[in-house]
Amino acid sequence: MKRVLSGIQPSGQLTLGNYIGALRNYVLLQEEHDCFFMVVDLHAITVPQEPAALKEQTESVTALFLASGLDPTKSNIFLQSHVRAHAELGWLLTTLTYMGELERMTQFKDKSSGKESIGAGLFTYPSLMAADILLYGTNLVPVGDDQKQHLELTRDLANRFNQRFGETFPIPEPFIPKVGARIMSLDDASKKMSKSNPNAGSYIAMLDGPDVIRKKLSRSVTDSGREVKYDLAAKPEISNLMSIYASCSDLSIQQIEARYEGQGYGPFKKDLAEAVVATLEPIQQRYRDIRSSGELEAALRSGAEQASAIADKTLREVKARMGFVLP
Ligand code: ATP
Ligand code: LTN
Repeated sequence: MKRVLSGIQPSGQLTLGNYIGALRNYVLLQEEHDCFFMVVDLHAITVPQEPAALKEQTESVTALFLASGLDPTKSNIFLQSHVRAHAELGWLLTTLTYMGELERMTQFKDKSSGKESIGAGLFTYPSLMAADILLYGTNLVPVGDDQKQHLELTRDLANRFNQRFGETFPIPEPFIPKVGARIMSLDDASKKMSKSNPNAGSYIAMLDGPDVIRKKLSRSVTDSGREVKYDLAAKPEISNLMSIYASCSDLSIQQIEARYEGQGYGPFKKDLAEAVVATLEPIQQRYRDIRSSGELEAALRSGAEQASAIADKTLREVKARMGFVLP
């Protein structure tokens, strides 16, 4: 049994990209592995967050974890800030991370470009992510395509630590889904669909109602042609919508091409919307039930207890190896 760990930031409303690229795979993985899934609230504050919104989003994301099928009796589900070892190991690893390594990170470049005041935490973000992963002796990290580079750095830091201070961390592997690893924005197929995009029309939120989903998809940008054909270079927008359709139905890309041959984009977009609605509606129903019960608090309490026991043990070993006087 492998140890699996991943995290999602409560930096906005979860999107269909988060569901297809991340959450849905967590649910499958929990059947076969020893899983840790957390809401990474310490990472979310690397860009400014309104306190009331952060609290609401943290609760909402956690409830969506459960509503999507993550089961606290099968997986450890917790908030990053509930396990203090994350911040502490994050600092220790920051001191082992080179400036040049952080300067190369494309997520930092994307999130800081054009901004005037950039918090130092946005820069050191990957060292904290490495701490998240290494605290639990993680073997597999399910993430979307955009996180590959952060995981590479985590592997380098684990190797560096092991070489300097003795064998401590297993080297984690990324686990990237074949379909849906990169769902693109509805208004610009060169950018990934992202919950912190200020234009709500650019993403489908997991909690968007049926009419909103229909409207957003009918307005989604497409090229001026009319052929429903998968061609990432020539037709990135339609190809993205086809990936979403394939992920929300049991149709393959080839079957979708065959079904809409000669019909233009209209009927395709209509059916796509219904497939997305049918995927999200049952999750939304469970979400409402969870938010109105006390389920969330109980799950988080026991998740934090179990996670802390493992994380504290690793942190103690790390500190002893680095030469800290242990209390
Ligand atoms: P933000 O815009 O605030 O950076 P995000 O929407 O990119 O957030 P994260 O919390 O950074 O979401 O990511 C959570 C998980 O969802 C990660 O594993 C990430 O790779 C995956 N993910 C995010 N967006 C997409 C997407 N558009 N397609 C596929 N996977 C995605
Ligand atoms: N950086 C990730 C979120 C994240 C994460 C992690 C993912 C923080 N810690 C540990 C996997 C494992 C993101 O922006 N999606």
